[in-house]
Amino acid sequence: MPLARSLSVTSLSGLEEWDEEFDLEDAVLFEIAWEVANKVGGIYTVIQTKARMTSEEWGENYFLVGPYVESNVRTQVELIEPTNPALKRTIDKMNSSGCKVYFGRWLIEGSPYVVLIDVAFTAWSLDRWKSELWELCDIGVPWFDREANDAVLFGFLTAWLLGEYAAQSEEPPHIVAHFHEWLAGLGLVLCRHRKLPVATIFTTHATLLGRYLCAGNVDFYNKIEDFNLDKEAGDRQIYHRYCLERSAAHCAHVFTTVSHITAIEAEHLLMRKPDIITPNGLNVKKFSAMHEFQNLHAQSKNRIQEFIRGHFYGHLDFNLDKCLFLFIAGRYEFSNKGADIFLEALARLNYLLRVNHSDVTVIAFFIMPARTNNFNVETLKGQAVRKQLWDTAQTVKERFGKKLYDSLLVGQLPDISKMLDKDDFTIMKRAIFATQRQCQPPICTHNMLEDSSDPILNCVRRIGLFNSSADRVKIIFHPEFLSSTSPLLPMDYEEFVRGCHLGVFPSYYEPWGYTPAECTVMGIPSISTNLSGFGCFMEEHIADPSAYGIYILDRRHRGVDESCNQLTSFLFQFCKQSRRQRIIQRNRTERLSDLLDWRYLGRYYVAARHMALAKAFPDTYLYEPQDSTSTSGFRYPRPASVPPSPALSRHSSPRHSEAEDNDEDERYDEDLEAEKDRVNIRQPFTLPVKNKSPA
Ligand code: G6P
Ligand code: 1S3
Repeated sequence: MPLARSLSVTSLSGLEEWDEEFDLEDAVLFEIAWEVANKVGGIYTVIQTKARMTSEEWGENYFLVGPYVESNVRTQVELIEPTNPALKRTIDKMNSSGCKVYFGRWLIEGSPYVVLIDVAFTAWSLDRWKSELWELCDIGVPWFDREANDAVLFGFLTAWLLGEYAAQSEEPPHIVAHFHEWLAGLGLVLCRHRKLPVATIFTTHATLLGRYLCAGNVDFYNKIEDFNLDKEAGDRQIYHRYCLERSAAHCAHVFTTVSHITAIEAEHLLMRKPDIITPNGLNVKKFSAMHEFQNLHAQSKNRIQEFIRGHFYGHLDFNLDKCLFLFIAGRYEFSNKGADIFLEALARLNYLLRVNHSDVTVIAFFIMPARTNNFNVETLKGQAVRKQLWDTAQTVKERFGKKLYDSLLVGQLPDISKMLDKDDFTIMKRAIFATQRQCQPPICTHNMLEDSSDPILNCVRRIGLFNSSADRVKIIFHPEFLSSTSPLLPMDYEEFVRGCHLGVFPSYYEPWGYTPAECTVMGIPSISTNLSGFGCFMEEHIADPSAYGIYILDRRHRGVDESCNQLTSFLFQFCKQSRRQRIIQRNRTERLSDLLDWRYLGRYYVAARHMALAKAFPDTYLYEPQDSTSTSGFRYPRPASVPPSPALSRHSSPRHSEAEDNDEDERYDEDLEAEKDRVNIRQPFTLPVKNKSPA
């Protein structure tokens, strides 16, 4: 019996509402990825944030399939009995045939069902399956490549699961199976080879060869048409992985990537043009008070300032109120993620700030995990010294307060000269002596295991930014992801981002790039590039991205030195903004968050599934392509109200109070409302699949 499921998305300011009802018959959706309930990188974020929306659409017929990792299951998954009878029979059958398959609810928003497969438990089948793979498509997987071995096991097991599900279903089912990345791709190839009743989708979040080539010294985007693909893959010993990836892309009914830039890459390196782009979204949190995100910025910034007070003890010769916090964060791929040109641009910025006698100090955080031996002593000592100064101030304050109280009790104004006695001065002097320091504040917060060969540290040594007093740009390298339980900087990533002024992500290789997207939804401006999926997406949808705090660096048509100059110029311009201009810019940035919400971007996944259903089951489903499922169509216009450029500002005075800031915020909101009414960016979007009426 057909199940009608409806998807209703409303109140996306400026973007069209989406309220459609459609009939998916008895279709079930399996979404298969190595990162289901298993955090490795960005794919986890895609799946985890999208789950709520997909669960709303598919309800009981949505199953995520991933690997069973005990430590993850213990903390994230509630194991339960399968609710779907066909799936229960499938899992029972597999478990009685030597597999270990678990079923549960993933405890995230949307609480989707998960099927978790213990690949290690079936390792005894590896050799047999590898020879089957060789017989089938001449792909030989070497014994030493553990990840590829896991991909073989996971692939055969997921194909088994889907085949068994089809066999256990009472009516011939309509299965949609969405596979993510090469690690899950073999399951798709086997589904097609076994002619299972499955509509298949393959999404690649990066290409293997693209990532490897970019990490080397190769002019990747200008040479993309000329690579000898087999040779390049062979030279890097990833030929078998590349074959798995390429065969999944070719076998899929529908092939998708996360951005146009990766689509170009896929077309040349995987030799298939994606059928549709499925950009990555986020779950956008809206506060009832419009300015809540600005308040959160101020609160988190105070906490970062506290850390800075400790880190720079004895060298606090700059005005913390005029300090800007910049950061780069992510997987430690020095040049792919653009840490190289960020450092170079910081050196140039330092020069510009110094020669222009700027009173601004820039503190640039590098949050990229590397191998360490825990925090270093000097960094921990900094926080201890700060704490001691705080405690001393509290002690003296209490003693002062007591004397003041005693004096008032007897009806006298205190004699100010007697309010602090010798003891008070002694403890204060002792505390001040403790802040003496022979060395500069450390660059790195941890003891690095590969200190002498670490690329960030070596670059810092070369450019000579050692946190000295004369430098206007200071650097802090935190080679570990942030945590709210850290003794050093007890903040989680979200709190930290909110407290910063600018995220800097000048990546050379970035299929999408969640980091600038996360900044945007928190109202924090960011720098990305026209080689990142995010940067291209924003460039396409916003008439003047930098006015909204989205700076897009040209790394595509310029040489490294030129891009570095452009980055320096972005940074320098940012440093010249007044507080009021930064507040206005943050308001604008935050306004873009609807554009990155799954409630808006989820439609591309919906379209991909419908396209696949129509291809795999042409008698039941019909796909009608719509213009609106290309990722183009609308543009945010240049904001009509105050531009962020200092030169064009209505109020050029940098001196103002916080009350004025907040007044400005309110006035700006009025501007925003007026602007939203004026620019009603709507575009009709109808879901592209219709059920064919029975003949
Ligand atoms: C938020 C707060 C303001 C504060 C401002 C600081 O907007 O609501 O009260 O003055 O942040 O901005 P800044 O860019 O200097 O960190
Ligand atoms: C990939 O993760 P990465 O950081 O290795 O997938 C992410 C999710 O699609 C994407 O945001 C990122 O750009 C890719 O590189």
